[in-house]
Parts: sequence; structure tokens; C-alpha cells
Amino acid sequence: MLICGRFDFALERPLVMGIVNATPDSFSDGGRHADPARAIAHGLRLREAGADILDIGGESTRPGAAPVDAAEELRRVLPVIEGLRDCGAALSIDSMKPGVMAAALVAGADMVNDVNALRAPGALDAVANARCAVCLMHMQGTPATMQQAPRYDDVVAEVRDFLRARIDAARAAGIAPARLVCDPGFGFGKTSAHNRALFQALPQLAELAPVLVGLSRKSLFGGSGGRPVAGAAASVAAAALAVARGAAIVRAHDVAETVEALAVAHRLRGR
Ligand code: PMM
Repeated sequence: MLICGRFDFALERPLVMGIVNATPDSFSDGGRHADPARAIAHGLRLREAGADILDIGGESTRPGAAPVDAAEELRRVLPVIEGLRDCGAALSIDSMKPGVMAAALVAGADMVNDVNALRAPGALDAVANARCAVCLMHMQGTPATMQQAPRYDDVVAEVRDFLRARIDAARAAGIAPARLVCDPGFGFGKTSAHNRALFQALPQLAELAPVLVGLSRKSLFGGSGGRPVAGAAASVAAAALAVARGAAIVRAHDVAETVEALAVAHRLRGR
């Protein structure tokens, strides 16, 4: 079971987290949802398409992205949280900043999705006393530099040990295990060989905590005719295979297609 703010998810089937970018520069949707009204309308469409969780982000983490300050990030995300609060989906705030996490929780967020795994000073405290779910993600370096020269001796062991250490830190700060989710951070300081090794290791990572995967529209695994960004079909294929390898939550742009594919993938898993 995953405790997620106003929601308790049984995790008997994979959950779909729809992406609502309130940024002018994201990996793939180019800021089309930068204006709060449009981001809210997009979130409502994703809910209609079957998203269980909506992940609202006001700071791009794509490689090379420039950081934004907390005031600007809040200006982008708070109206979107308020506008989507009663849509029926759980709301996640995608942020690395403790101040943004705390304000988003007050505004009604059910989950904190931190690509920095609550390593910022004050981040553990910002979420400890809430009932929110927490996603702890692995990232090597920072978004500004992470894809310049990713290097590991043993990527699976290093990511697994990092996630285990962050889970231990969260538990020591008073966060119940039933609130925790982990994520290997596909594309966050990783070459395509690293991404492939981590994908193969999903069953091992799922022993630590329910696993969230973010594969949507990322060109992670090479191939695909050299195109820079994977499309919906590639994203959905990767999502279905991730679920077959034990992923509990899939972060997706193409929610309707992902929901449909995961329903089949889940049934064919034979549990
Ligand atoms: N990827 C992005 C942003 N946030 N959060 C988690 N937990 N996992 C991810 O893989 C992840 C994330 C970047 O993708 P986007 O710019 O397309 O939203």
C-alpha cells in the first residue's frame, strides 16, 4: 500500500502519473502548458484519460536547464495545484526545493517527487510531518551538467546503494515506509548503457520500495533511427516492459495510451 495524502493506493495494478509541466522549458512539451489555465486544462484532460496521479513541475530538469528561484517556481505551480485539487487525481509536486514542497503541501499536494531525493538542507523536515507520498530519485550531478560525462564503476550497485541510503535517511526523519517510492532516474546523469542496465535491474530496485519510472519521451536507449526524442509508441512500449519488470508507477505524457497498454500488460503478467 502507498500512503499518498488524501489517497491510499493498494498498488495491485500499476499507477499512471500524468505530467503537467508548468514550465516554459521542459524535456519535450516545450512549455505549452506554461500558463496556469492551460496547465490546469491539460491536467483535467490527463485525469479524464485515466491518470491516477498528476505530477506538477515548475522547474525544468532537462539536461542543461537553468535553475529557477523558489518564488518563481511557486508562482508557476500554486495556481495549478489549486485548480486541480478537486479533480479526483492525487497531486504530486515535482520540486527539489523544501520551501516549494512545504507550500505545495499546504495548497493540497498529496505527493512530493524530488529528483534530488530530499538531499537539500531542510527537505526531509519539509515533508516528514505530512501524510504525503515521497519519490526519492537518483541523479548523478545536477541537471545543468549531468549529461556531460556520466561515470559509474557499477551503475546498478551505486544507484541501489544510493536509494537504500536515502530510504534510510527518510525513515530516520520519521517518514513511514508506506509513504516511500524510489526511482533510478532514467536520463539523469546516465548514458544509454547505464539506462539499459538500470532497466534490467528494476526487479532488484523494487525490493527496496515501490518503483516509479520516468521513461516518457526520453531518448534513453539509443536506436530509434537517431531521433532525439522518443515518441508515444516508444514511451508506451518502455512503460509496459517496465511494469512487466515490477515498476509500480509510470510517469507519462501520453496518458490515455499508457493507461490502455498498462491494463493489458498487467493482465498478461499473470498475477
Ligand atoms: N523526469 C523528469 C522530471 N521529473 N521525476 C521522476 N521521479 N522521474 C523522472 O524520470 C523524471 C522526473 C524529466 O522529464 P520531463 O521534463 O519530460 O517532465
